[in-house]
Amino acid sequence: MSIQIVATKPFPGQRPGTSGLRKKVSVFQQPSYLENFVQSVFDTLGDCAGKTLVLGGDGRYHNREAVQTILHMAAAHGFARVLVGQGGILSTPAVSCVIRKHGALGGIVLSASHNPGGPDGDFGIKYNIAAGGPAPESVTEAVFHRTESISLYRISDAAAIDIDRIGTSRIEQMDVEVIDPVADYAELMQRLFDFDAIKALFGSGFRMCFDGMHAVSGPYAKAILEGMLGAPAGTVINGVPLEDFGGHHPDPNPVNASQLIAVMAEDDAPDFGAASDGDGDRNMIVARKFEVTPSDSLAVLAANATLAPGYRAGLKGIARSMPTSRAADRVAEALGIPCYETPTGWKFFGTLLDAGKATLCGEESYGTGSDHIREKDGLWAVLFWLNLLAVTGKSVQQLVDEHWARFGRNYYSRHDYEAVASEAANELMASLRIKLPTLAGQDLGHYVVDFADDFEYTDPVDGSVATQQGIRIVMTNGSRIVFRLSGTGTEGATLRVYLERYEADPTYHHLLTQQALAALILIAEQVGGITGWTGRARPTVIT
Ligand code: VG1
Ligand code: CO
Repeated sequence: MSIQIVATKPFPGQRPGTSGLRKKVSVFQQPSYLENFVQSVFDTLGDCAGKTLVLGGDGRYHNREAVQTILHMAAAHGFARVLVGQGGILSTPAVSCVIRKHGALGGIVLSASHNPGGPDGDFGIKYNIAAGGPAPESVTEAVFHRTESISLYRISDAAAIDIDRIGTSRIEQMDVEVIDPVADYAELMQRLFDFDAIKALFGSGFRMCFDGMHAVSGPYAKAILEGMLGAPAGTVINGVPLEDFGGHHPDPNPVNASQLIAVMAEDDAPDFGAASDGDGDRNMIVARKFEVTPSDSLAVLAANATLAPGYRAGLKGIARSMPTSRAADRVAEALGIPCYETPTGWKFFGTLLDAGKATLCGEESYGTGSDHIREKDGLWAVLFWLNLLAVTGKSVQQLVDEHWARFGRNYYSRHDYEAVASEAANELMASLRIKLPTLAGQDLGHYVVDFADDFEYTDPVDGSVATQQGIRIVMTNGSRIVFRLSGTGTEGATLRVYLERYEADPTYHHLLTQQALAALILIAEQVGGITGWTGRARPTVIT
């Protein structure tokens, strides 16, 4: 057993996007591709002697190989200890939880999250810092620059480690502790929510369907919902993580979680439905024949937060990504707390959470979380809803209707144009940027533009600046259209068009979303020239 120094050459394009480095599995399977990136992370971290690293992934194809590679590289880099989830499994929120609980230097998450898996699917890697959250851009940029000049990596040639048996073994001088992926996380959830009330709810015959989408949250949901909370067996469907997610797209939205949507549309549907994504950090909340938008979910949780034990003291602030609807802003205003608007991606919430400026955070992309960890957290959001349902005795629909009646409704939808030619997408954005100065004051029929800009963010804690974070066209009545290019895709470009309209009058709170947004959708087409640039008459996915 010895440490090998292996010569290597840079690969182009190892720049992390919205959430880590994501590429096709075949790209990651190239010799040295993963090694180069991991060595660049370690080089950026500097001396790791005596430190602990957390390691796990969502179990997708290539997860096990990557775990072995990283363990052997960590041993060659002087780490004292790696905590690795049994079978190489740890959800993204669990990694964050374990890093914080065990005082680790950081963690590596192997996941392409909501992107499909399998040999022809995607793979990904992300580094999380000691606070438990995604590395900020200063770190990811330093890693990227390192990948451009890398010439060697270090790796132990020790035999593969058994990662399926809980317990400790060694590579070189480093301890490898294989841990139960669920235990630390479940213990944290128990401290935040009223498990007795939720148990009583299930005991009273309340029925739920949780769709694990054959991704990582299945084991967590089974252990907590069916195990600790006494939900009937079968509450969790698609609960076994599969390397290819059963051929499905592990993105919890009404389009991809079609099985759950069908269950919730039946006449004897369960009382409550939920789904999570590949790496367990997203959540979709579903009522009977009704899906709660993620933006509304954040607002409802914020408005009722003090009903959950972990949030009884109240919220310090709310943070949402810029394209997320402004429903949460109205709650923050009513509570007399600040509401922060950040660029897309959880990494921008970290400083606000660390500084105690925000307690709850959310994104329109089915992401919700709080200061309990530094990642968004799918099952946490589900448990939060269960806690609210248990202590209010109300249904999801009732809670949302009452919320709209009190605060007004922010009609909201996202239109995605996936896998369009990168050049065309870039030109669409560039041509919009040119138009920006001329838009303010324009009457676009039904709507007059208040202002239009390219969203720029200065972090109120560390002063770092992020530019070109999405083009927003904001109307005089507060309605908005936002154009953004995805930073998580692996094929061409994905154009995201976000649409929002505020409606105060309860008489108009039950329109069909796409109809309520029809005038804005038309304006987005007129101003953005979407069909012209993309060649697409309609979006690939509407959520
Ligand atoms: C998408 C979402 C963003 C989310 C990111 C990671 O990014 O829009 O809100 O934070 O995915 O989510 P983009 O750049 O494709 O729009 V996940 O569940 O991959 O960790
Ligand atoms: Co995810």
